[in-house]
Amino acid sequence: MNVQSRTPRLSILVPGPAAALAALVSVAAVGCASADEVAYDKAEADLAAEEAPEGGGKSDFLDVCDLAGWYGDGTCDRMCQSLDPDCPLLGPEPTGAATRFPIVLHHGMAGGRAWILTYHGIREALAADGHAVYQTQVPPFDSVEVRGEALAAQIDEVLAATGAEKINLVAHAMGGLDARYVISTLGYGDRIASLTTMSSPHRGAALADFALTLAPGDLLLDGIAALVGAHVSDVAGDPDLRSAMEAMAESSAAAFNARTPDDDRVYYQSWSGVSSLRGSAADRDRAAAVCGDVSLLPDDSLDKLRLEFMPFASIVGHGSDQHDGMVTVASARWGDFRGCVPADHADEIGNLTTSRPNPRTGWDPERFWRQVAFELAARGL
Ligand SMILES: [Ca+2]
Ligand SMILES: [Ca+2]
Repeated sequence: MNVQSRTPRLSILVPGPAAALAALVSVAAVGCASADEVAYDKAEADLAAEEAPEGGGKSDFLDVCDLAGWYGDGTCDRMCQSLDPDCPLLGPEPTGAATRFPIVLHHGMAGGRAWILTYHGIREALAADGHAVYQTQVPPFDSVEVRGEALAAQIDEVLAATGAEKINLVAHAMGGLDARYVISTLGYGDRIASLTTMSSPHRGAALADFALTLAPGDLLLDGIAALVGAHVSDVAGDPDLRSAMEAMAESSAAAFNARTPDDDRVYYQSWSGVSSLRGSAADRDRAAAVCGDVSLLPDDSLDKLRLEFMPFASIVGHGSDQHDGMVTVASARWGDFRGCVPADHADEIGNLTTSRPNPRTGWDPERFWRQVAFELAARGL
C-alpha cells in the first residue's frame, strides 16, 4: 500500500528466450541511444527526431531549441527537449472536486514499486488535488486469480482504513483483468463504484499467445520472472509467468469474458494508449481512425514507442492494428470507451522517456489522470 514508485529508468538486463519478458526487460538501453550529430537546420532536426527512438535525440548537455531560439518563436517545434510553448498542451486544464470514494491505482504485469510498468508520479499528483489515493502491490507475474485475491485484500484494507463504502478502481494493463475478476467472481461489485482501465487486454494480447508458443520450461520462465520480480516488487515471491501469459492470451479472452460479466452497479470506462515506431503525422491519422474521441491526440504527430517495445510492435499489432506497444486499441475497449491518449504502455502511467509533458505530443500523464479523477468526482463517485 502507498508504495512510492522509484526511478522509472531502472535498467534490468536479463538473458532468456521468453518473448514477453524480453519485451519488458531485454532492450533496456533507454536513453542510451543518442543522435550523433546535432543538426542546426530545423528541417534536419525534425527529420532526426523522427528517425531516432523516443528519447534518442535528447541530450543533457545541449538543447538545440534553446540555442537556436526555437522555444516561443511562434512555430510549434516537436523535436525540442522540452515542450515548446508554441505547441499546445493536450486536454483541458484539470479542475474539480475530490472524489467521494478513495481511488485505488492498480498495476499490471511486471508492475509494483519500481520500473517502467509502475505508476510514476500519478498517486502524488492525485493526492495533491485532495483525493484519497492508494496504490496496490500484487504479485507481478502471476494468474488473474492470484493477483485478484491480493487486490481484493488490499481493497478491504482501504475500505477499513478509510471507512468508505466503495472505492474507485483504476487499473493499468493486466490489472484491468484482475479488477474485473474481483468485481464479478469475488463479488466486489458492491464495493467498487467504478473501474477505469488503461490499455487492459480485454480481448487479449497477441504477444502473450506468441510467448506461450515459444515458452521454454516453466522453471526457466519462473526463474526469469523471479529475477525481474525482485527488482520491481516487494511481493514477487513465487512467480507463475505461464499463468500470467495464459490470462492475457487472445486465445483465453472469450472464455474469461464469458465467465466475467460486468456488474450493473459498477461504472466501467476505458482508455487506450496509442503509439508507433515513427510517431509521424500519418501514424497519427491511422490511430485517429480507430480511437473514437481524438481530443487527446495531437494534430500532426503521435507518441513514439519506447525502445523496449519496438522489437515486438509487429506481433502486438498483428501487423497493422493500432496499439501501445503491448495492447491493441481494439482490445483495450471496455464499457464506456473514452478514447486514446498518445502514449506507449509505459508512458500511460507516467514513465515517459522525455520530459513531461511529452514535447512530441503535448501529452502530460499527470494532467490526464488528474482530469480522470475530477471526472469521477463529477459523476458523484
Ligand atoms: Ca517554436
Ligand atoms: Ca513514448
